[in-house]
Amino acid sequence: DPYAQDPPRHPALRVNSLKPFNAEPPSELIAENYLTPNELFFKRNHLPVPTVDPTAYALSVQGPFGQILSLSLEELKKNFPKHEVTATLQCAGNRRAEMNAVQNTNRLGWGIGAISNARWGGARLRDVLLQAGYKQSDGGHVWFEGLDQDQSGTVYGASIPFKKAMSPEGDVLLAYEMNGEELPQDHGFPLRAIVPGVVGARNVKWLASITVRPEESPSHWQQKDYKGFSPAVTWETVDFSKAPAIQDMPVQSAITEPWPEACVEPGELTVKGYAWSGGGRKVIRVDVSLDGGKSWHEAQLLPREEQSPSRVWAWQLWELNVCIPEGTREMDIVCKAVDTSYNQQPDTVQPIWNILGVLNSAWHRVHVCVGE
Ligand code: MTE
Ligand code: MO
Repeated sequence: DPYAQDPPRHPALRVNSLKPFNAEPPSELIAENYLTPNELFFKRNHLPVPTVDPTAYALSVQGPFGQILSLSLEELKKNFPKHEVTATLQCAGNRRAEMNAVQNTNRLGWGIGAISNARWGGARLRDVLLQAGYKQSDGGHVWFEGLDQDQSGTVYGASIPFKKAMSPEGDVLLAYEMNGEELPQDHGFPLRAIVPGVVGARNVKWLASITVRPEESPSHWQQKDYKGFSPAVTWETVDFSKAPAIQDMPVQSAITEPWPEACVEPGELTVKGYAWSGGGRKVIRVDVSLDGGKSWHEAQLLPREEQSPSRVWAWQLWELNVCIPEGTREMDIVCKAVDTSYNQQPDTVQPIWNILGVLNSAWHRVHVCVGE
């Protein structure tokens, strides 16, 4: 069993697949902490989790003339200043269950929990690339390869634009710490890429090597997955070369409380949730409706860490305290967020449904009944 070495996991996680292990925190726990505890952080693995001996570990960075810069974990920690950043990771498949309800994609049915937030610590990728001999003016794409592989030897890989990697404002890390602890095995021990504002898939775990090339990574997950298509595109007609790989993500929000089909008491109601946008765009507002979108309330954005404009990598938790109008028997609670570019979420899933079931950013809807 190639999965025999997988680490133990927290029993509260909602498991979507055991081998490989894919799981999300239960809805009611998602927004309970600004920083998601490591054991509750969603876990998205395509392959068995590798076991890495940290003393034998070395990251291989290929320089501009082909020479290899090999860095041990100790060297990464000692030779480069430690940089910390709070960043939310979201899988492109977050909320796929709602897409599957429109038309089944036969892919992992994630609820609203394929998103979590942590404080990451590590070396800046920029500093490592400079050390390897690259210049700010260079271009292309930075390829990451993981140590996890399938039985045929295919390893997980992905790439990001060189520009994002080198930007002093991009905050891209080679992270060895998560919420002040050593990076857990499920999250890429001993080293992973953290690419703030960018889809989870590019945040490669168990980093083995970094290379820079004119073109994007040839990896399956860069070329044949994690792309968005028109609802008109089918598996028969899809042309993967036609769509760009997802990097930045659209504005997103979801209701974590109350739960779907709960029965809430009449009177005062508290609605809770999260909101986030890609590319460092700040969430400026969250609107909540109790009647399916006919009338709206503005949610309270909970106090959070200050992040500089255009580098707002962490999510925004929110809350609404509201009086349920008398005589209400049931409610369609809806939330939608607005980011600093005034991007908004589409009201339904159908027009953004796609064969891969990615990028579901439709208004999140929770139907509840009101009663004793
Ligand atoms: N890196 C490797 N090496 N292998 C993987 O399977 N999954 C990616 C990314 N990095 C993956 C990986 C995907 S699709 C996501 S959403 C994030 O890791 C999930 O990170 P997490 O498990 O720390 O939440
Ligand atoms: Mo993902």
